[in-house]
Amino acid sequence: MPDIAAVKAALAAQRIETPSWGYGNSGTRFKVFTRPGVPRDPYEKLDDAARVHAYTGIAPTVSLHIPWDRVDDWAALAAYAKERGLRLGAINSNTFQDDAYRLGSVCHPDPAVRRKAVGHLLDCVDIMDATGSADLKLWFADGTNYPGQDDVTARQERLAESLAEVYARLGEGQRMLLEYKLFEPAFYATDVPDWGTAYAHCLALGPKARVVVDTGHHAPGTNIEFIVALLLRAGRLGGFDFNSRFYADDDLMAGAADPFQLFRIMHEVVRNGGLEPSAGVAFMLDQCHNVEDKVPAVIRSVMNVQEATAKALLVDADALAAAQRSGDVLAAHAVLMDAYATDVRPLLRALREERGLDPDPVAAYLRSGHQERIAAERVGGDQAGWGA
Ligand code: LRH
Ligand code: MN
Ligand code: MN
Repeated sequence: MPDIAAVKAALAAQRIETPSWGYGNSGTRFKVFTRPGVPRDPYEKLDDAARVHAYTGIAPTVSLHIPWDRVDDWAALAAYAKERGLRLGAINSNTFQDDAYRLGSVCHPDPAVRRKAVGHLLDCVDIMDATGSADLKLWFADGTNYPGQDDVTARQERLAESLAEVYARLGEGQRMLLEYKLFEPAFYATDVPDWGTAYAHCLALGPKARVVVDTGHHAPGTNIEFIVALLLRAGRLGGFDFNSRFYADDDLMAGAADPFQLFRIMHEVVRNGGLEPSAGVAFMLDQCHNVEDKVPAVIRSVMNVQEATAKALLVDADALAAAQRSGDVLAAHAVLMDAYATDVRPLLRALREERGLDPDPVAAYLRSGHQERIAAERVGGDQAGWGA
């Protein structure tokens, strides 16, 4: 049986990064419903992220998205974060919202557009230098909508060349995390559609390049935990963009649509040493909250990842290995399901109390008065960047 003290220690050491854009207003292409109290600038986003960390105890870093997050002085923003017990995490680039990128960014047929896109990525590395962020997270909207629209191989060449230039700019301790996405906004062929394409580019680039698994970026039914196991084995899992999908890239709260999938993913993480800091896996959320209040939704998402992790840590590894070795299919499956069926909430409540936290982070936040305060103080909240 797993040692409960070790399980608790692993849970106390886990870190989950929250996205700045998760605190902003967001919506679909049909409507953005603004919520009262939403941050007006990156500083206020950090104020909200600090609340999430205060109540969960495990969310001390915040991903930024450039240029959705704009400040004159990045070092000052990093200092502001530090004063609140936070650090700035992954820098997410944006090569998908300029008119120039109609036919792509780093894969665009026109070298001038590629130059603009690479220039932005290099600027993002400058920002990392100023903020102390270790990871540059790249997602490309590049692709084609119609067979024959562009040369698929030529686009791969352009991608490889652009990535190599940015990779060469990375400093000591900086990494490049490459996200893949099967679909949207290109629908015939995206230029980095799957883990295999991302992995091939990372291998060609070198050890600082790793793959990011965004849980919303696969075809329905894809066995994401298999991808996770495989990338961990190869030492190339850079991190996760956790979110839930019912149908597409829904970006809803992690663990909402399919908590069992999240458990299966975390089982492979635990089983393959991915929770160890030395594995270098960044556990990030990539979500938008369209109809709910942002801060409690982010708290809930962090807790969902934590619950899935707790269940994964409770898998009886010895019993599982023994059942697998003896070919006992049902016993092996039962070991996994026993852990999944365990109510880990009492364990997590106890862990929080031991660490001086409220056992119920959402209730504690709602009682704190922060939501009412920001609703009164902040007028004209920022949009996350989506769906105007
Ligand atoms: C693209 C994506 C990518 C973006 C983020 C906001 O769908 O997952 O990570 O940068 O959404
Ligand atoms: Mn993502
Ligand atoms: Mn996405």
